[in-house]
Amino acid sequence: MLPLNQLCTLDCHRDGFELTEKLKNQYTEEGAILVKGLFSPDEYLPLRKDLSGRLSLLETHFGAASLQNENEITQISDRLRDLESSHPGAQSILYDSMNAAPSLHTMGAHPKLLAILEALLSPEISLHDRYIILMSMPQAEWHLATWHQDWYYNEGPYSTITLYAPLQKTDQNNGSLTLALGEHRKAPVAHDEHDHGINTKWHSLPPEVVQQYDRVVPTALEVGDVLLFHSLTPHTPCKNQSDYVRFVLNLRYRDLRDPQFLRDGWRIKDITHARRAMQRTAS
Ligand SMILES: O=C(O)CCC(=O)C(=O)O
Repeated sequence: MLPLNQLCTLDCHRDGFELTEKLKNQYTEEGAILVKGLFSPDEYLPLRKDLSGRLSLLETHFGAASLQNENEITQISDRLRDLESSHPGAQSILYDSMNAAPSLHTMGAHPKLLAILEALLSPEISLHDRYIILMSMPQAEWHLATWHQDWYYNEGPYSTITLYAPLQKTDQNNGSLTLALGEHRKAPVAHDEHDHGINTKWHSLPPEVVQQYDRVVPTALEVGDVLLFHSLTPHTPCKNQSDYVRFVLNLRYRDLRDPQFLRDGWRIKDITHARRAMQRTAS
């Protein structure tokens, strides 16, 4: 395992928002880039307001105590944990409703972000239709991913980039990501049910393949940091061992100039196997 955050990094506080050729080449080599301080923490307020507003409606709907204006991330977490424990399934309703939250769409199309993505992909990019705020509950395993490549779950061009931007400080204690650098230059690896030590619905990479990765990097991110990685970069979150829900903005960007994607009419191929796995409920 390499030291924390030992990956190609653009530090926006120090170097501004533009990717140099050197960083672009490093991204091509490594399959991941950390953009430190791309956003300022206050740019996350609209996301927290959308989370809090939807939570208030659900609290009222379910007859739970409604804490209208509590929109700090720890307060949103406490409210969500309370609501989910009194009304199991509420978290899943909130999760699905965030897909259409205006703040997610605004963040996903932020000019600072698009400039970086266009430099890494091309001027013609498209956003995957799932706008996700991950909500990883403390100690939860069933909905938690383990070692995988995003391409298995989303298809499209290999070059597709995943964006991972936490709404609170995220480290190994609350389940930050670990990445395997350089592996995206190999062919995609078949996924299936494998034992990585947690009881999850996610299909994953074979443990014997994971054991061979030689550039494994754990990450720790602050609010405002954005991690971008290639759809074939293997990665895994760890279990959230904290007392708070881990909230992460999670989006995907595809390159419309990719020749095969264009030949496919910008449509994706069959991902039934992965979809079926994700629809399973815990037994
Ligand atoms: O952080 C998580 O829980 C999973 C994130 C992930 O695997 C992804 O963004 O593809």
